[in-house]
Amino acid sequence: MAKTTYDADSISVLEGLEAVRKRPGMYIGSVSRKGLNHLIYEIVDNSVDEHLAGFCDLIEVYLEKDGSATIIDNGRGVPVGLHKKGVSAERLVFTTLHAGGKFDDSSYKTSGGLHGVGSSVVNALSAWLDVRISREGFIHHDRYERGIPVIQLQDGLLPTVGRTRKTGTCIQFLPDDQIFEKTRFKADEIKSRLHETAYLNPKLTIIFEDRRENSAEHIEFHEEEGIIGFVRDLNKKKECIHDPIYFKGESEGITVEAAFQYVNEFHENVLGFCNNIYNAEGGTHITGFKTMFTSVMNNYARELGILKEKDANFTGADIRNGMTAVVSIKHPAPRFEGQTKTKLDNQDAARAAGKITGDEIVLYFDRNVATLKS
Ligand code: 0RA
Repeated sequence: MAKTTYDADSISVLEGLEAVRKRPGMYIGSVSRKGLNHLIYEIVDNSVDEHLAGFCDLIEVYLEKDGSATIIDNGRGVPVGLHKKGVSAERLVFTTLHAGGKFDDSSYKTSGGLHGVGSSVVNALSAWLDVRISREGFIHHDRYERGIPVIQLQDGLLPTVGRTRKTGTCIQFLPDDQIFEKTRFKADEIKSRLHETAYLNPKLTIIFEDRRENSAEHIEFHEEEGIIGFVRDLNKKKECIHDPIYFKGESEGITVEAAFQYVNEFHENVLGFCNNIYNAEGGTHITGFKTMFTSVMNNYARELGILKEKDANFTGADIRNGMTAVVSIKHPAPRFEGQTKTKLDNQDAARAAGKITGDEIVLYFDRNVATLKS
């Protein structure tokens, strides 16, 4: 490999990470505590992607005494082999702001992270970051300080620090106090986010341990019931009118699942997720679900004589009075609109959510008219 290309590449890598350090808000939202916790979610989301690809069923998150965080998964492990440019593929994952999906591998289509730039962003914003990859019989080690590699590669490859039969990735990092206003992770917010991730991925187990205090807190999140359990939990202190109703289907390559339950209250709580990411401002999947739900319910209301010929239709808000719902879709190419990028924008998501909701609700209510009448 010509030395000049190496220099050119390393300069552009440094420029990329420097851009992240100059404008961290552009990549993680803010440098307040919210942005700080985001560093953990970025790494966890990569492990969740590995779960979605079918190779990982355990993720461990540790808040360490020294202020760092460790995230371990039992996936395939970040690739360590030589990449085109003559360096370990791992270096590219952690130092380049690759824009597409991870290596544009189609199995990563449902990645919900920051467009696949997560690991390098966390690296750029950490005082140090250690990576241990179990793969092909060995534990491979790499380390960075403020995004810059501090370990010498051997013919482009990482040194090994032991043997193993397992596979997986272990990433430990210390948020940089030159970047963040506050560097102490907030456990409550992290726990609720991890719990949410467990509801959205029923086959996944997530372990959380706060090792910072002398009495370490250890929690295991595993939610066999998935989003049904999520809705149950959201309503746990409320007077529920029926058991949660659940449906799932696929249309236009988009998987749509939803769970809903009515409680004796006068407001609605409809949460939207796309590729495991919460969409605070909702978006097309929520609109598709709501519009179809309203239309189906009005049809039943007429059929059952609840609405007479002269009566106007119920409004969507009327129908969702007291509804708690979780709508979760998996989309191969999500797009988001708005300032905070938390509103799903894909029109095909509205169509798919509408179609699945229509088909499945009709199937359900044709079988369960009693629930409907209540
Ligand atoms: C790129 C390609 C492959 C796996 C990963 C990245 C990967 C990244 C992370 C980050 C945290 N945990 C991870 N696990 C895997 C596919 C590798 C292959 O084809 O074997």
